Amino acid sequence: MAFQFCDRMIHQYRSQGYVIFRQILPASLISDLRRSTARVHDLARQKSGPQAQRLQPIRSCLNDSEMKAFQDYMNLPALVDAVQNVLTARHKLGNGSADRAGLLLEPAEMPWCTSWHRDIRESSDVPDMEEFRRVNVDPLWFNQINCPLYEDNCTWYVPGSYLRPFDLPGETEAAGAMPHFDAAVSFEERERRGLEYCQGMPGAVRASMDAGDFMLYHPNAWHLGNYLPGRKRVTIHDWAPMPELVDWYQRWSQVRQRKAAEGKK
Ligand SMILES: O=C(O)CCC(=O)C(=O)O
Ligand SMILES: [Fe+2]
Repeated sequence: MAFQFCDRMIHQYRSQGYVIFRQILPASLISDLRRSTARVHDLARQKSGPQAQRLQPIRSCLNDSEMKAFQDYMNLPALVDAVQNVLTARHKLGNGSADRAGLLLEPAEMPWCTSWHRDIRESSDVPDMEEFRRVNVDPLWFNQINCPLYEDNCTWYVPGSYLRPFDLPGETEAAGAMPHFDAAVSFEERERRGLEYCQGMPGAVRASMDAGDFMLYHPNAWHLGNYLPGRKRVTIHDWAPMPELVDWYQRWSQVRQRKAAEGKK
């Protein structure tokens, strides 16, 4: 069924920290984006090896004709409207230029998963702690996007956890139970351990998505990616910031650069 926006989606995003716009990309745009990303596994693996998780930013890896489909994605009226209905008219998909957009990819050789994490925490050298505590629980501040071009079952998420800056005891324990993926562990054992680690987080849901779905989520909620070779994945990894968020990331990056320089002294 063609995508239709409904107000329930605003409520879901604000209370749970994520919402999925099902089948919002038209089939013709999925075709264009698939064609434009035909080289990306090779490019990512040349750069980062066979287990590469992503190619980012795509702007510096793809040519102008390949980037055209991403312009069409950023300007898709139904998508622009849906994102702005959930956020505000000041939020711009891809910041208007796909400046940070990347692609999440499946590994070539072995299953693996990231740890359960919140992307940015109070311990992440944030520019101003008081400001961070305020904006971190503001549904209109941080956001991230996963938009799969092929069926994608990799992302797991704990609904509502972005509203809780402090972790629950079971969460810390579950996140700390990261499986060992050393060379002696078989493919199937890695696959099983990864799945059990995902399922071990209290309240976790798997964001099962089809080609052309679009997930908008708060990246400081508990989440992870669980990856299987052979399950083709090309998922646009993007954001829809407002100018204040772009400014926040610039300030954060300055703090991190300064700390890194101090660390080298
Ligand atoms: O692969 C995913 O969907 C999530 C990846 C992720 O959370 C990360 O790399 O920080
Ligand atoms: Fe993450």
